[in-house]
Amino acid sequence: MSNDISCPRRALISGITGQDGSYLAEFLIKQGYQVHGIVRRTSLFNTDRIDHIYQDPHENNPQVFLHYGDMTDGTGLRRILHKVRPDEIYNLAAQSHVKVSFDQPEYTADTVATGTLRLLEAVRDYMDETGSVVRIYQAGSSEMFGSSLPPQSEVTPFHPRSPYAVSKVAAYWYAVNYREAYGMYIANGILFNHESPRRGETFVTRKITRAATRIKLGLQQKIYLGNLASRRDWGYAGDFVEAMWLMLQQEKPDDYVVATGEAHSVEEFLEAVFAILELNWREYVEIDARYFRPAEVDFLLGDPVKVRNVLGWKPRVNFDDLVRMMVESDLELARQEKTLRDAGHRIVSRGMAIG
Ligand code: NDP
Ligand code: GDR
Repeated sequence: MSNDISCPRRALISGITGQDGSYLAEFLIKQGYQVHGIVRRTSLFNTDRIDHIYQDPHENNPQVFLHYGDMTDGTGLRRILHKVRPDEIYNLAAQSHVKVSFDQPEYTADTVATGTLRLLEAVRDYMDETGSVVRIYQAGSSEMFGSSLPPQSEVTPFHPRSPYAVSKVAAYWYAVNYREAYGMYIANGILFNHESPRRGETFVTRKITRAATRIKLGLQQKIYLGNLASRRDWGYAGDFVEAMWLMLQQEKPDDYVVATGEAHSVEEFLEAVFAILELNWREYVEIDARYFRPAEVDFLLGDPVKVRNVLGWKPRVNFDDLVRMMVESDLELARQEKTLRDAGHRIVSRGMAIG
């Protein structure tokens, strides 16, 4: 940790352009951190979620700095570490879509599992070379529990059901191994599903709120979904990133399940969304087998006792609030689309076919 109190603590976030990265960056800025993010090179801008907190580096006293990097490029990660000299690292970067991981298993393993290993190796060498101490948060997932029966806690055995989940289990054990072998401060968060208006549009909650609000305004007729019976413990991303930070403020590193302790089926989520919009979901939903997974995770329900008792963390936003927040935000987006359409612009619904 930085000893000089005039010097802000520096956090490095991999995956800063993702849902969680954007909320975490906002939270850390409020805590007084200087935030550095790793951004991968894409042909189109991928910084939509953080544009509101990013300042031009030529301006006075910027709090957010971005660095090109990729979890598949260990040399680049090493270079970023020496440049940023972080006190804390939040490893959020991942090919995070479970269904996509069946189509791209090698790439998923490379970013999620080997990418984590690259980062840990880089940090180990960096600490040896500089004598600095760096704390690391590793983004684990409830998907690691897979088919283990609910409720799942820190002592529930892992039984991953997708290349994504297998890769997250590998990353989890790399983290434990580096903690035990080298005494590094690494905390594994085992986070259950968390959503928000910034959720990627091919995850089921956002896919539903986007489609339902577009249907309400006449911009879309149907929504095609897969398994409606699976149950998830859905919380709000803005709450969950605070638990990540708390994990790095403890005397000793440890692993924590972060969850609300309440589960709902995809069908219940649909019901709740369409009810707010005063529509009957059964008239608009069709089942398309392309959205079924080769192996499904049926029932995830977290046991949040440890995170509550040790970190004092509990969620502020409940299921109904979360659904309403996402519907209201997507209704506004749909209104903007409708305005453009009514003005003669061509509206395209992007990527809905592949989630
Ligand atoms: P997102 O998919 O929204 O964000 C993933 C981030 O990783 C994006 O910034 C993405 O960049 C970046 N990324 C992807 N591949 C690479 C790569 N090869 N090199 C560098 N960066 C890369 O995920 P979330 O924010 O929802 O999740 C954050 C982390 O937490 C992930 O590791 C996820 O697996 C894990 N997790 C998420 C849960 C959830 O419910 N949201 C629950 C449990 C775990 P780009 O923007 O360019 O795509
Ligand atoms: P999940 O999230 O796989 O839990 O992983 P997702 O929203 O993709 O799926 C949740 C459940 O909904 C079912 N489902 C559909 N899913 C999608 N994406 N699209 C559909 O059309 C559809 N129809 C039904 C799925 O089969 C599944 O059972 C998320 C990701 O954020 C991971 O990175 C994270 O680790 C876990 O949450 C915790």
